[in-house]
Amino acid sequence: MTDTPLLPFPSNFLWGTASSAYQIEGSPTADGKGPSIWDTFSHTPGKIERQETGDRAAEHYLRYQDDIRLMKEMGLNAYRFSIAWSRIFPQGNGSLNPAGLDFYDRLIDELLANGLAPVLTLFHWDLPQALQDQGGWPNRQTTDAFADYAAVIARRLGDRVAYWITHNEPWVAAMAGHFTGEHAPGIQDPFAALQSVHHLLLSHGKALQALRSELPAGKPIGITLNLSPVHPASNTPEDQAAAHLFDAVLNRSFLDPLLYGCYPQELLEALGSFFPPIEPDDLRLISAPLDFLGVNYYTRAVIHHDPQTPLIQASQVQPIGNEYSQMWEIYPAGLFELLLRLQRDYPPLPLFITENGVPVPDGVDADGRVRDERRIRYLHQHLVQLQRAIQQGVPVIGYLVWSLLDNFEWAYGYRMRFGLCYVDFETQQRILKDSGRWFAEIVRHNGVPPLPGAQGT
Ligand code: GCO
Repeated sequence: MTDTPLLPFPSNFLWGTASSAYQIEGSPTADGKGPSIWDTFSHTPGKIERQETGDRAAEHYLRYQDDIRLMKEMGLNAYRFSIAWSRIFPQGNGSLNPAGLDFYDRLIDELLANGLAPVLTLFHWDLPQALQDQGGWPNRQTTDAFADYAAVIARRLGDRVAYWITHNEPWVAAMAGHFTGEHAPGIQDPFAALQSVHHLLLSHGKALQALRSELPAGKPIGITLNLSPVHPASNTPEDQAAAHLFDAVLNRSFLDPLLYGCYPQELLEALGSFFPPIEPDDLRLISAPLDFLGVNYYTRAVIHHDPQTPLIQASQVQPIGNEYSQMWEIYPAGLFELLLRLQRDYPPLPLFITENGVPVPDGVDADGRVRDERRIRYLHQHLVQLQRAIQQGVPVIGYLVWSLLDNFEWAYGYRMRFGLCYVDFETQQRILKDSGRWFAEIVRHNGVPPLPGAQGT
């Protein structure tokens, strides 16, 4: 790769990619699967760019063996995927669909046979539509359905899954799903949003309890949050206060109840009136000990005081001068800052980077190659920051790129390509991008080259 000495990663470091069921699987009615809120939402006119849906997606349900072979060829040792709850319980609860479980059983066996540690996410946003019809996350009963589902998965797959993740980015599920309405189920109601926040957390607590009683002792269980450093747009007291509140809403709303057993005071002052009743045992369940915290990092948030923004009078600005991807500001130093903050402000806990990646408008060149230089640069810059944080003593156990394949990027449809592997959505042909080859080299060396021009690193 280079003659310069590499910046080393810990031995036994987990290197892999992450995905989610609705974004890659397709086969929405195969083998008895019931509809999820994403099936409904993506088929609702006007919700997704170009009316795209996950009906085919990357056909991973049919091609999972090819996809696992790709990961093996890259030399990866871990793979994060999510289970489509409505494959297991087409009605959300009640009668179990064994054929749905069989798919994940085969997937996990195939991963293990190819040297990949299965990292299983129970919920990556595709709630069974039948549960939505009974009120979805704003309904407290959904928390019990989730715990029952978790127990079933643990009983069947528990012996072979290496890492368990209850929820993926519950903040996004609550807010994009119930406040802005950009995601399924497309609700725009602050009560529904804050009810979802509390019930997603509570469902995590109940599922954690169910997993602890069903799984063999010592199986690591965590939750994955989307976290970003929050910076004020200026030094004015108004912008600083707005950034402080935004941090409570974005980051501490989940970190504090999970790791300290209480909601941030600032959050309760600003949005407490929208919360559902919090029952005496709730926060005890929510804050039961975790084995690791999953961190998804993409960007930072720069916030200014904005009287127009309902409820919190704080909104995001796009700082000038930095580079942007198709979706966000590119801010690698934020990963270092975030990891050190987690170590400083919260009880010690292994951290697992469960997503990091960038959308690039990739295309296939005449010679059949995908030259995604921009993605290589992004991953390189972030891995250097990650390595710095590890050097400073932050206990990070692994790093997963979002994503293995180009896939269905929610409301953006297929326009955003995040894969290390290009997917031609017509033919379903996969082509390993230059970034995929580059990442395979990083994994092979368990180290990353210093950034060009960097001194003394
Ligand atoms: C998320 C989800 C993924 C996204 C990815 C890129 O983090 O939003 O976990 O499903 O596709 O993050 O936006």
